[in-house]
Amino acid sequence: MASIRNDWTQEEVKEIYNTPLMELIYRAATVHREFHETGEVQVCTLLSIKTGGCSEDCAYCPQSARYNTGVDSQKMMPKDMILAAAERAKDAGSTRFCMGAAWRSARQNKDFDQVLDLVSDIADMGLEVCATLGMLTDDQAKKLKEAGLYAYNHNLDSSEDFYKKIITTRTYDDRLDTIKKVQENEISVCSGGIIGMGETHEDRMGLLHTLCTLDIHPESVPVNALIAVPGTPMEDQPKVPSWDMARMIATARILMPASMVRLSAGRVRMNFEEQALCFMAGANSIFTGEKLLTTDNNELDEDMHMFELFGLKPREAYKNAKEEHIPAAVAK
Ligand code: SAM
Ligand code: DTB
Ligand code: SF4
Repeated sequence: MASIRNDWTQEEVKEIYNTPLMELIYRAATVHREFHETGEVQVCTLLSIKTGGCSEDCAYCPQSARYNTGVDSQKMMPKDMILAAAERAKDAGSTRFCMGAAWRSARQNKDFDQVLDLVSDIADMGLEVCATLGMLTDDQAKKLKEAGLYAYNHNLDSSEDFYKKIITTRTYDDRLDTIKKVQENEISVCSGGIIGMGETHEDRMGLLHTLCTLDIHPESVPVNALIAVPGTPMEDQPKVPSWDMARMIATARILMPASMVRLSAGRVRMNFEEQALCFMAGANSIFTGEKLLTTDNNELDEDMHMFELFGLKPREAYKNAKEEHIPAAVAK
């Protein structure tokens, strides 16, 4: 039985990542079956509750105010619209609802109070509530926990070295600091990254090494393929091969056996065969719904058809919180 380790060396990560792909997928599938029920996939839905106009310069992001991407700065979405979207997501079979805001750091004003209200209303619907609001103070993390937030998404995106090349307005340590505050307040962490931004294989390994040596592994690890949005500095990046997604997912699965590994952005450009490879490699979570934050996602009908074809079934809400092999601090 594989064990949950936080002391992986860079050499070990490299050895796993460089395993021939078919062997790597076999090894990851074996670990996957030890820690998770086969064929069970977590279904999550995103909603951008505050879109665009962000002060940060993340080179991949259509919501940065610095690039002309056609995504305009909007005010926070009204509460009733957000609650209606959460209801729709639940009716469509989602068990996790994630609210995203294009903020450098969570606000200290009525918008944040509204997020707290929303968190508690949506948790009352029986959905796992996640939010991604940028950097947090300890006090904000505490308030989110009290309101019933289950998870907080804060991606490390890439290796520390490559991070400096894609974002200049904050540091890797800022990211790690927010992750720490979230974990200290016993909110589960969702943290992963993006491939296809021009990074090297070493950068991808570096990201995975940082994630798997955190004191507590992220409860979920989103693996995104860059969506090259026209107007961003990354508009001309080529499509990520599905082999690379599968390799990243399989390595994450082996390094963080109990975590949910999410086949995230980029799924819209994958056919069923490519997605099947990623599920074989240990992915057990996806985003459904017509949009991610600002870009198009897969059609719901298609996703349902895929679940049927592959014999996949949706994972129940709060299952991670109940499972014994999850460290107590994450399970709360
Ligand atoms: N502003 C907050 C933050 O940066 O944490 C929350 C929202 S931000 C859009 C959430 C995540 O979306 C980013 O960390 C990044 O990993 C992902 N993302 C943004 N644009 C993307 C793109 N074009 N392709 C793939 N992932 C993207
Ligand atoms: C994550 O890792 N990917 C999601 C979610 N966490 C917040 C966001 C993907 C965004 C893709 C570009 C867009 O739709 O704006
Ligand atoms: Fe802003 Fe987040 Fe986009 Fe960066 S990734 S520009 S912080 S919304």
